[in-house]
Amino acid sequence: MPNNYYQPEAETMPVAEIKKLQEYKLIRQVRRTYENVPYYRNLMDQKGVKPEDIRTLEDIAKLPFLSKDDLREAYPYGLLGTDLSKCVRIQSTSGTTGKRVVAFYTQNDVDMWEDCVARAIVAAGGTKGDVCQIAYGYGLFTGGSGLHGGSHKVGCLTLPMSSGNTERQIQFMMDLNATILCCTPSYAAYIGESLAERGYKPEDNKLKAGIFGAEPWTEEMRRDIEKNLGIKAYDIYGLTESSGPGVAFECHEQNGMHINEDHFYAEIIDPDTGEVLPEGSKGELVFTSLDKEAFPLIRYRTRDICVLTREKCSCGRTFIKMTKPMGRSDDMMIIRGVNVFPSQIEAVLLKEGYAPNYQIEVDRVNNSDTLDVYVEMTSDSFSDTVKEITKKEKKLALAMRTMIGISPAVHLVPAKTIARSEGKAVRVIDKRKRLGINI
Ligand code: DLL
Repeated sequence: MPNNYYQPEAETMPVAEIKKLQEYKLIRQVRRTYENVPYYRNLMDQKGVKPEDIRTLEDIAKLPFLSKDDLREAYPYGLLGTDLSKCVRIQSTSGTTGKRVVAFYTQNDVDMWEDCVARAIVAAGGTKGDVCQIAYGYGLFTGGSGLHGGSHKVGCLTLPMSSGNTERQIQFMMDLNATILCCTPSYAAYIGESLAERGYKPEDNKLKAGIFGAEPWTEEMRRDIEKNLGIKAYDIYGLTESSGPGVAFECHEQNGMHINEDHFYAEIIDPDTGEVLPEGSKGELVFTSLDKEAFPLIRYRTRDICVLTREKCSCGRTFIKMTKPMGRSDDMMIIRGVNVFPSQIEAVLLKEGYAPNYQIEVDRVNNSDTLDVYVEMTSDSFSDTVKEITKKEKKLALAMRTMIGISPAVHLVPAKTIARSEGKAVRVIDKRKRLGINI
């Protein structure tokens, strides 16, 4: 596989130079933000730190963190780093509770963002000759517009489908010979399932790659999607607060995502103490945007749990890699005192030969937490007797117990009874919230 880059001078920069560049940009960004953003200036003043205290990359540990709560408190303009008249775009998070976070972009910010996405598309083998089907939602969500902008920069023929209307997705995919599919992994799995239902085999489509992200997905799910669509599936990561998709992306090694370090500085911290952890440790990912003008977040706590490693990569990129987020610290369920991530349950299901169609229900009955996992039966289970189904449920429950340490009640349900997602899948229903339990 040839190593193609969209911006080789940045993507293959020697590590020492990356660090020098980051240091220069960090000092500039802290000074700029201190001067232009009273909200952050206040946080720095409260911590007793001034811009001139930041002279090296390590000095970043002196700076205060920003959290989603800060973004809500400062909503809508409190974290603007530039005059509103210089902004050309607003996007927003997909959050359903509380105030949404709105992020602002200058034209430079949009250009930088789209360059980052273009790097991801090229790393997945994308060229001018490709037809890029974008089935992420368009609108306030950054998935659609982010991949759209990147696809234009690469020069692909861009199909701005948005999410949903699966019938039309399939028609356009087949009629217009789409070669790259961009959507959430759960929607990719659904499109694969829908193609098979219509009698298409993986080799019937012209797709070669998929660029999937915006939600956690397991290696098992990747293999499933790759098999069903006949493609290579690449992960892409990002969040609205730091522009959108493209903060990090996978290369052909498919074992972690290169972070666009010329634009973002990443740290891993202990989520409880805030202490910066050494490379290779598992903890919460914290980002500082080094170039963003309109929404310059410094030490933003993402809540995503992952590991950073800098090893020589065969693709030639020198940027540090992050593992797939293993869940968010706020996605983590605490059930009977045990920390459980939906991704652990998904990994068991796929390993046991089930499709990633499941829903987790947590409740509290008689002061004790309950965990129910609803899983769709596979096509060969249809003929099973009740006894056989019960046996399969017990087998799954045991496998889950081994993985997560507690026993769930597993319910095998008929195929197609769990709602499919066209965007980010809703995996967990936590009914304990009705009891006012702060989870
Ligand atoms: O989901 C941006 C995006 C769009 C990324 C399209 C990739 C592709 P938000 O809606 O603000 O932005 O949600 C950000 O989604 O903090 C993670 O918890 C999760 N997330 C994003 N990408 C991945 C991924 C977009 N590849 C939040 N794997 C982040 C796991 C992801 N989780």
